[in-house]
Amino acid sequence: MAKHEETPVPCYSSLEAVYGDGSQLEEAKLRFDHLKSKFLQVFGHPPDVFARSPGRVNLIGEHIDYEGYSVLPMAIRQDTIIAIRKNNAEKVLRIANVNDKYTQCNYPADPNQAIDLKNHRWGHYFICGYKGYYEFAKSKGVNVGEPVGLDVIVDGTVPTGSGLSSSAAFVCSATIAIMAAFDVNFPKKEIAQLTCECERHIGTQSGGMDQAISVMAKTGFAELIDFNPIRATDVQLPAGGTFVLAHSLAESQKAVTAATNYNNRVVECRLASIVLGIKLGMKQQDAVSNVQTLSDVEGLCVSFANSRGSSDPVIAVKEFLKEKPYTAEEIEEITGESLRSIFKNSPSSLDVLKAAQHYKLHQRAAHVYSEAKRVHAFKDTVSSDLSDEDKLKKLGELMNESHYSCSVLYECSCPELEELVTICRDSDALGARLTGAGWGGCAVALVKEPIVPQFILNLKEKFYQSRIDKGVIGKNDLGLYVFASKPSSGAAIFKF
Ligand code: NG1
Ligand code: MG
Repeated sequence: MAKHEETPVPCYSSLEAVYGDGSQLEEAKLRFDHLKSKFLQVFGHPPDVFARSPGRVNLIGEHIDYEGYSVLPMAIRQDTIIAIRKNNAEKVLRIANVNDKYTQCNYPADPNQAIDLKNHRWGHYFICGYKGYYEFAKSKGVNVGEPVGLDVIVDGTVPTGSGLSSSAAFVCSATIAIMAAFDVNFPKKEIAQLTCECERHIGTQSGGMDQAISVMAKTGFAELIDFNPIRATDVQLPAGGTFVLAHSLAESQKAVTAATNYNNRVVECRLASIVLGIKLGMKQQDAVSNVQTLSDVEGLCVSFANSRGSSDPVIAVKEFLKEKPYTAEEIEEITGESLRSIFKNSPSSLDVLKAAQHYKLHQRAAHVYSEAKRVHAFKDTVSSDLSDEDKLKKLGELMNESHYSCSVLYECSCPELEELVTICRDSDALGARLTGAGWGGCAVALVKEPIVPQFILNLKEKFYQSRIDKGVIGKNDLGLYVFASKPSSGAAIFKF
């Protein structure tokens, strides 16, 4: 039998395969019916086909996918559904949304169009998928013919700016819907790779975690995702524990803050790896041209650690990267090349250089190497012969350590997330951490199953009530911001 990741995105003629037969199915039926009637109303004809792709929660392994390290997310039930139909009459992409907050976006049916990053619009994420499809089809030698118009309606339930990857759910469902409209399909791992690359058209230098899990998830399992090449290994979580997601209510608009937050960290990691490479014996020019990520110089760091009787690359970080932030001049002195020249081919990195005061190489590298180890410790704990109770305890500790590292070394937390994580721990979570890129968005807590209702009540009382009183969220909306989550299924196509 072909491996799960080698098979194409499944196509179903009924909703049960994805949404089960409980309350989720009822909710899904309403959403699909609504999409159909809205489509008819907006475009005057019914859609041809639908695609859906879920959001995700990352359990451990934060800000390391773009450094080449494995991560451990699971899909959540919230997803983006897209209804689509080719429109041969007009060469326009008409992208509407069931939510009136998102007004219809029109773009030319031109796969070579540039995305206007200075004017961020929600429809841009669809164009990422659109460009990605054509780039991929071209590389595969598929005859794509003349571009045609597309009519599209989007229905997303993944909260935006929440670290649950609404963006990847949108980009993946868009790409898969476009493929389905053109009647082509590809192995899931190829779609995971292509969607990861095409989401970068939005201007963030993202890793591939979100798209990989959104496309390849399986009901009942978290996945260990490896990169280069992308692979997914099922991880069966121990019985008796539940992951609860809680929104800090600080929204993190990653596409807008990339230069100072997300892309800044990608640049700092690149600089840390070049400097480590040089300190560990590489020629300046070799390091600048060949070293892209911290995983590229891990071997050198480990060899150094070996000479000190350890195998921990952080030993090399401590030895060769000073804790005080580096100025651009200090780094240029070490590399023998200007930062502008190192990043000359990456406009979004040049934006980072413009905004940066200094570079915290020691802290970022220490986070990445230690977090990469925690992912494997998490996976090893799950498959160890400890009792479920002891496994859960250990997983909780690893999550706490991960949060500390994100907060103190990577500085991607925020006051609201700190408050929320503390409340989770005070409410008897086995562990709690920010999830996703951070700077806002959600925390994930591991909670013993029997106390989940009480846990949620505590969060309501200690974190949300004051925000309900101030009108930040409606009193009936709490369920949108705190909920227990089970590992859900990945992308799918529906033809009825
Ligand atoms: P969010 O912002 O939570 O969607 C981002 C990246 C991931 C990963 C995490 C941090 C995108 C699409 N996703 O996730 O690849 O780097 O941050 O671990 O940029
Ligand atoms: Mg995202």
